[in-house]
Amino acid sequence: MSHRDKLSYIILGLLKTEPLSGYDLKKKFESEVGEFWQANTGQIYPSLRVLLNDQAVTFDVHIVGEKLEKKTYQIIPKGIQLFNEWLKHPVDRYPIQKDEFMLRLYFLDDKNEENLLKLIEEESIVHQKKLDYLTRRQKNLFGESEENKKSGHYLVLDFAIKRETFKKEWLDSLLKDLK
Ligand code: FER
Repeated sequence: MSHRDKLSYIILGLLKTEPLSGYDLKKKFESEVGEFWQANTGQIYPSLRVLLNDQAVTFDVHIVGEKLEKKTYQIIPKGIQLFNEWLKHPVDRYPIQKDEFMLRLYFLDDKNEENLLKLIEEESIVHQKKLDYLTRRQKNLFGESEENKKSGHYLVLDFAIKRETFKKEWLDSLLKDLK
Protein backbone atom coordinates (compact mmCIF):
# COMPACT_ATOMS: atom_id res chain seq x y z
CA MET A 1 0.00 0.00 0.00
CA SER A 2 1.40 3.36 -0.97
CA HIS A 3 1.72 6.13 1.54
CA ARG A 4 -1.39 8.25 1.79
CA ASP A 5 -1.88 11.55 3.47
CA LYS A 6 -4.12 11.60 6.52
CA LEU A 7 -6.86 13.39 4.61
CA SER A 8 -7.62 10.16 2.70
CA TYR A 9 -8.19 8.32 5.98
CA ILE A 10 -10.26 11.19 7.34
CA ILE A 11 -12.46 10.97 4.23
CA LEU A 12 -12.80 7.21 4.62
CA GLY A 13 -13.59 7.61 8.32
CA LEU A 14 -16.30 10.17 7.61
CA LEU A 15 -17.78 8.05 4.83
CA LYS A 16 -17.97 5.05 7.16
CA THR A 17 -20.93 6.72 8.86
CA GLU A 18 -22.82 7.88 5.78
CA PRO A 19 -22.41 8.71 2.08
CA LEU A 20 -21.42 12.34 1.57
CA SER A 21 -20.72 14.76 -1.26
CA GLY A 22 -17.38 16.54 -1.54
CA TYR A 23 -19.02 19.64 -0.13
CA ASP A 24 -20.56 17.68 2.78
CA LEU A 25 -17.14 16.19 3.49
CA LYS A 26 -15.59 19.64 3.64
CA LYS A 27 -18.30 20.91 6.03
CA LYS A 28 -18.13 17.81 8.16
CA PHE A 29 -14.37 18.01 8.34
CA GLU A 30 -14.48 21.65 9.36
CA SER A 31 -17.09 21.17 12.07
CA GLU A 32 -15.72 17.94 13.51
CA VAL A 33 -12.20 16.69 12.81
CA GLY A 34 -10.93 20.18 11.98
CA GLU A 35 -11.40 21.05 15.64
CA PHE A 36 -8.29 19.10 16.49
CA TRP A 37 -6.62 18.18 13.19
CA GLN A 38 -5.36 20.59 10.55
CA ALA A 39 -5.72 19.66 6.91
CA ASN A 40 -6.00 21.49 3.64
CA THR A 41 -9.62 20.99 2.62
CA GLY A 42 -8.69 22.09 -0.90
CA GLN A 43 -7.19 18.62 -1.18
CA ILE A 44 -10.52 16.83 -0.62
CA TYR A 45 -11.36 16.54 -4.32
CA PRO A 46 -7.89 15.36 -5.39
CA SER A 47 -7.96 12.82 -2.51
CA LEU A 48 -11.41 11.61 -3.62
CA ARG A 49 -10.06 11.09 -7.14
CA VAL A 50 -7.23 8.94 -5.76
CA LEU A 51 -9.66 6.97 -3.60
CA LEU A 52 -11.94 6.42 -6.60
CA ASN A 53 -9.01 5.30 -8.66
CA ASP A 54 -8.00 2.83 -5.93
CA GLN A 55 -11.58 1.53 -5.72
CA ALA A 56 -11.81 2.50 -2.08
CA VAL A 57 -14.91 4.60 -2.70
CA THR A 58 -17.58 4.88 -5.34
CA PHE A 59 -20.19 7.53 -6.07
CA ASP A 60 -23.82 8.05 -7.03
CA VAL A 61 -25.03 10.98 -9.04
CA HIS A 62 -28.18 12.70 -7.89
CA ILE A 63 -30.00 15.36 -9.78
CA VAL A 64 -30.73 18.29 -7.52
CA GLY A 65 -33.29 20.83 -8.75
CA GLU A 66 -33.36 21.40 -12.52
CA LYS A 67 -30.12 19.86 -13.67
CA LEU A 68 -27.53 20.31 -11.00
CA GLU A 69 -25.68 17.08 -10.49
CA LYS A 70 -24.54 16.16 -7.04
CA LYS A 71 -22.15 13.29 -6.46
CA THR A 72 -22.34 11.44 -3.17
CA TYR A 73 -19.40 9.26 -2.33
CA GLN A 74 -19.64 6.03 -0.43
CA ILE A 75 -17.06 3.74 1.06
CA ILE A 76 -16.73 0.22 -0.38
CA PRO A 77 -14.93 -2.86 1.05
CA LYS A 78 -11.46 -1.90 -0.22
CA GLY A 79 -11.86 1.47 1.50
CA ILE A 80 -12.90 -0.14 4.77
CA GLN A 81 -9.86 -2.39 4.51
CA LEU A 82 -7.52 0.58 3.93
CA PHE A 83 -9.07 2.42 6.84
CA ASN A 84 -8.72 -0.56 9.18
CA GLU A 85 -5.08 -1.06 8.13
CA TRP A 86 -4.40 2.57 8.98
CA LEU A 87 -5.89 2.08 12.47
CA LYS A 88 -3.50 -0.82 13.06
CA HIS A 89 -0.34 1.06 12.05
CA PRO A 90 1.77 2.83 14.65
CA VAL A 91 0.70 6.46 14.99
CA ASP A 92 2.85 8.98 13.12
CA ARG A 93 4.43 11.43 15.53
CA TYR A 94 4.78 15.12 14.80
CA PRO A 95 7.20 16.22 17.49
CA ILE A 96 7.22 19.95 16.84
CA GLN A 97 3.91 21.63 17.48
CA LYS A 98 3.64 25.32 16.70
CA ASP A 99 2.61 27.34 19.70
CA GLU A 100 3.39 31.03 19.40
CA PHE A 101 2.56 31.66 23.05
CA MET A 102 5.34 29.26 24.12
CA LEU A 103 7.69 30.82 21.61
CA ARG A 104 7.15 34.29 23.04
CA LEU A 105 7.30 33.05 26.61
CA TYR A 106 10.66 31.50 25.83
CA PHE A 107 12.08 34.87 24.86
CA LEU A 108 10.57 36.86 27.68
CA ASP A 109 13.04 36.11 30.39
CA ASP A 110 12.75 39.24 32.47
CA LYS A 111 10.13 38.62 35.13
CA ASN A 112 9.38 42.33 35.33
CA GLU A 113 8.78 42.66 31.66
CA GLU A 114 5.33 44.25 31.29
CA ASN A 115 4.69 42.21 28.15
CA LEU A 116 4.96 39.04 30.17
CA LEU A 117 1.95 39.80 32.31
CA LYS A 118 -0.09 40.85 29.32
CA LEU A 119 0.91 37.79 27.35
CA ILE A 120 -0.12 35.45 30.15
CA GLU A 121 -3.36 37.28 30.89
CA GLU A 122 -4.41 37.12 27.27
CA GLU A 123 -3.47 33.48 27.02
CA SER A 124 -5.52 32.69 30.11
CA ILE A 125 -8.60 34.28 28.50
CA VAL A 126 -8.06 32.29 25.31
CA HIS A 127 -8.00 29.03 27.25
CA GLN A 128 -10.99 29.97 29.38
CA LYS A 129 -12.99 30.61 26.20
CA LYS A 130 -11.86 27.37 24.66
CA LEU A 131 -12.74 25.53 27.85
CA ASP A 132 -16.23 27.06 27.87
CA TYR A 133 -16.72 26.14 24.22
CA LEU A 134 -15.56 22.55 24.71
CA THR A 135 -17.69 22.05 27.80
CA ARG A 136 -20.79 23.30 25.98
CA ARG A 137 -19.96 21.10 23.03
CA GLN A 138 -19.57 18.06 25.24
CA LYS A 139 -22.96 18.71 26.85
CA ASN A 140 -24.65 19.28 23.48
CA LEU A 141 -23.16 16.22 21.81
CA PHE A 142 -23.18 13.74 24.64
CA GLY A 143 -25.42 15.04 27.41
CA GLU A 144 -25.41 12.93 30.52
CA SER A 145 -25.75 9.57 28.80
CA GLU A 146 -23.24 7.01 30.07
CA GLU A 147 -23.51 5.00 26.86
CA ASN A 148 -22.06 7.81 24.73
CA LYS A 149 -19.07 8.11 27.00
CA LYS A 150 -17.53 5.04 25.42
CA SER A 151 -17.10 6.71 22.03
CA GLY A 152 -13.72 7.86 20.77
CA HIS A 153 -15.18 11.24 19.95
CA TYR A 154 -16.17 11.64 23.60
CA LEU A 155 -12.66 10.74 24.71
CA VAL A 156 -11.01 13.22 22.32
CA LEU A 157 -13.25 15.94 23.71
CA ASP A 158 -12.66 14.80 27.30
CA PHE A 159 -8.90 15.02 26.79
CA ALA A 160 -9.20 18.50 25.23
CA ILE A 161 -11.24 19.70 28.23
CA LYS A 162 -8.68 18.35 30.70
CA ARG A 163 -5.83 19.87 28.70
CA GLU A 164 -7.52 23.28 28.61
CA THR A 165 -8.31 23.06 32.33
CA PHE A 166 -4.67 22.35 33.06
CA LYS A 167 -3.43 25.19 30.82
CA LYS A 168 -5.80 27.68 32.41
CA GLU A 169 -4.78 26.61 35.93
CA TRP A 170 -1.11 26.77 35.06
CA LEU A 171 -1.43 30.28 33.57
CA ASP A 172 -3.43 31.51 36.55
CA SER A 173 -0.86 30.23 38.99
CA LEU A 174 1.84 32.04 37.00
CA LEU A 175 -0.21 35.22 37.18
CA LYS A 176 -0.55 34.84 40.92
CA ASP A 177 3.21 34.55 41.28
CA LEU A 178 3.87 37.57 39.09
CA LYS A 179 1.44 39.89 40.80
C1 FER B 1 -15.15 18.43 19.13
C2 FER B 1 -14.97 19.75 19.47
C3 FER B 1 -13.71 20.21 19.81
C4 FER B 1 -14.06 17.60 19.15
C5 FER B 1 -12.80 18.06 19.50
C6 FER B 1 -12.62 19.39 19.82
C7 FER B 1 -13.35 15.48 18.61
C8 FER B 1 -11.32 19.95 20.19
C9 FER B 1 -10.23 19.27 20.41
C10 FER B 1 -8.95 19.90 20.79
O1 FER B 1 -8.88 21.13 20.91
O2 FER B 1 -8.02 19.15 21.00
O3 FER B 1 -16.36 17.94 18.80
O4 FER B 1 -14.35 16.34 18.82
